[in-house]
Amino acid sequence: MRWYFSPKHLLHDPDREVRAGTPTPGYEVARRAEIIAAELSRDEELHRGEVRAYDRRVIDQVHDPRMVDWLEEAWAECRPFSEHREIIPDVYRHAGLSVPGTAGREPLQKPLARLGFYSFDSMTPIVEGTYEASRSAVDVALSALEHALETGGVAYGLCRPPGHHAASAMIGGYCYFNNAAVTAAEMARRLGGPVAIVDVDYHHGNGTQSIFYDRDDVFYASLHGAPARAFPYYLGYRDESGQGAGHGWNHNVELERAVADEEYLYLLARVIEVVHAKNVVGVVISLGVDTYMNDPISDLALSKAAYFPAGRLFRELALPTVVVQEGGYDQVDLGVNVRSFLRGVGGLDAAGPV
Ligand code: OKP
Ligand code: ZN
Repeated sequence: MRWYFSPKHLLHDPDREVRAGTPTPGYEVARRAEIIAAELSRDEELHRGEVRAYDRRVIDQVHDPRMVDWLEEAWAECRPFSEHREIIPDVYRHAGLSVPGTAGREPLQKPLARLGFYSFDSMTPIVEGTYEASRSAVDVALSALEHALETGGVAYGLCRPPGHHAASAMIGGYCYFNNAAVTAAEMARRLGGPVAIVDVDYHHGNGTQSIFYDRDDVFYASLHGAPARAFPYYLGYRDESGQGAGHGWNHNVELERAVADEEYLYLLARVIEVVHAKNVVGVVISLGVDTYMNDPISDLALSKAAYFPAGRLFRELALPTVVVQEGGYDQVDLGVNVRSFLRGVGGLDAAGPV
């Protein structure tokens, strides 16, 4: 199996995020990706492929081009108003700040108002290199897609920053461009048939859900901490099943706290049966390993032993598969858990060379 990784992720290097009004060091740090890369480099059965640069038009297929334009300029135009390297919004476009027909009004003259227009939380800072790093994460995912389509097999994109909380015109939850959504939309277009995104990150991928909510070319299925207690709180409930042509094309499984290996694997197997019944022709996996028992921001209880069988369950589908990295914040076991999952989905044996 091939994996893809770009050192350009290092350009996104915020020192702080604001939680509960307090600047804190932040969990989504560059070291995460370096840890995963180091672990995968040790595995002789995983081969690193060459990352290509893709045209922005692929991103514009799922993101509002106005947001893409904005993200490119955001840091520079907000910089004069911030005492720190990071820019973090203070006013947000809450749903209550619009009446029908006004939701699209972008305050072009006020950089910080524009920042709040496109953001939904204070944990997603923008630094000088955020745009370039985010573009590189999309390049990483699309390079993996290219390989999966060429071989009909599995490829992994070590994307950073992650993407599944980013919607068409909204950043948040450490996410800027939705790597999985861009990849799935392009995969469906290239294969000429519907594809699935299976999101196994601890958090609900509200952005991915929103992007495809009324579409029947991408089936979105997610298992995640129930939004009544877990970020992003306002989406991810089991009754959100899609609308219009997309009705029945969204599937949320809410997990109680402390769900462990056996129950998780049972529920994942059922999700994969649902995916199978959709007759999709390709799969994108949003892989977060923040389901791990030692994850500092999550409350599930998966052990290290869960990730290999979790990956292997996807082999039932026998479809071109792109795995893209989302979350996972325990810096001790992050790398081994990702590697185990990849060996499972890649059809390698459990142990593997050291
Ligand atoms: C990004 B990804 C918990 C606050 C949560 C944001 C979490 C973003 C997760 N007290 N902060 O889905 O891993
Ligand atoms: Zn997560």
